[in-house]
Amino acid sequence: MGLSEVLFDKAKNVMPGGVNSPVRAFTAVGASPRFIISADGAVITDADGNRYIDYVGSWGPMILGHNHPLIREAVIQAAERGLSFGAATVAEVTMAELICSLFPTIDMVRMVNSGTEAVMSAIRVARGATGRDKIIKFEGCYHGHCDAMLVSAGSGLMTAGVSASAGVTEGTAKDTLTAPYNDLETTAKMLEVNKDQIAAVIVEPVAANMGVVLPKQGFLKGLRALCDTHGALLIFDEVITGFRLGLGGAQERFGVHPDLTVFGKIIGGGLPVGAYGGRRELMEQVAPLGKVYQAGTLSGNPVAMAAGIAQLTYLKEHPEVYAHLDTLAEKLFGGMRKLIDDLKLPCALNHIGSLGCLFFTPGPVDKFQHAKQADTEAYARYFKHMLGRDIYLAPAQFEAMFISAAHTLEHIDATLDAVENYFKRM
Ligand code: KE4
Repeated sequence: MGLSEVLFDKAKNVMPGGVNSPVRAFTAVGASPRFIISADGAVITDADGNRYIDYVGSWGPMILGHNHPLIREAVIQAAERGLSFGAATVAEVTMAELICSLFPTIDMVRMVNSGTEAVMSAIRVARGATGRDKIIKFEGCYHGHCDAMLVSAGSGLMTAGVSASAGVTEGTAKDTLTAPYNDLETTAKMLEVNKDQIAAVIVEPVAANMGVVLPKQGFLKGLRALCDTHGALLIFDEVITGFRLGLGGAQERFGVHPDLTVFGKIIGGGLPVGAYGGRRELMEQVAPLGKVYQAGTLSGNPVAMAAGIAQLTYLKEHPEVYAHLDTLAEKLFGGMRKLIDDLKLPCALNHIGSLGCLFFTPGPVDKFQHAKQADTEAYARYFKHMLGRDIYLAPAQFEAMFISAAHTLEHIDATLDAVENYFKRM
């Protein structure tokens, strides 16, 4: 029994499922989670001293790799000045100005402590600003665990959602409608049937929580037009895509301008940070200026700001990082796709930039109905094979692979070698 398994037994005594976030329990792959004790660059090390090439990257934040010296130094220097003041600080202004300088759709931004908190707050702003109650989200998209987002499609697709988690009341669920991703026609009908009741449409501009599913040509532009027609706000959940797909996120890459944007992950540089922002007239609705209340003890925490500012500043000053990520991604995902084609495997591979997903189902996978056909047992076998070859993937089919700037061509070659070895035995 390795140290990770001993630790997991202890953890299960004092934490639900032995983890602080469900996916980490490795339940979806039927394995025992590795307890990670350190990380550097593209490599993580577990309690038994095993080293893995890491494609989780803390679920997205570690775009520059783990333990980046500039980020580490910034955190140490900030910590030496004190950890938290609960007061206005220079770092928060620097962070806000940095985000506003990179997102033309954002005049003002509010820092919070997680993507969930940012989504929850953005939805509240949308309801406060429009005076409307209902929200449209998309099947297969995940926006964190606030009650309004733990809702799945009701029986009548056009009507009230149903709670997707114990503890979420039907009263809450009734105000969230769920449309199929990439389905403009159904979304339009939903807006018609609920005329003047929809406060906002929230979408992952690239879905990365049903595996990776790209927006079809015209889908995002269509949502923009539908929201304009119906007076609903368009919220882009860029918790994953923000600063991942480029310095301007998905909204820059696809040329579609949301009313509100939600951030997380990369903007914290590995520390707990979320943010939401938009044009001035919307953000001025937020307390203490406006009537939409939102607050947080550790919002804009100076140490977390130091990590986020260091990472974002590096990305802003070295935009060539994105071209490098694209080169690594093309080698990895292009190599995987070639193997699938050559070996005629029942798999699909979706990717955009340094974000990708191997589905164990034949493609195309462009909506949740396709994604959920995936053979999760097959994914579990693949996951365990790769882990045995010291490649650390997301412990669930419906997640994403994240490449960092710290990955090398040697890492990619070792990964492709392990993939090929598995594919040839399928
Ligand atoms: P957090 O509250 O976990 O910081 O962010 C929630 C969130 C919001 N929006 C999107 C698009 C997200 O992907 C997430 C969180 N992503 C998951 C990974 N699929 C975090 C991993 C986990 O839950 O442990």
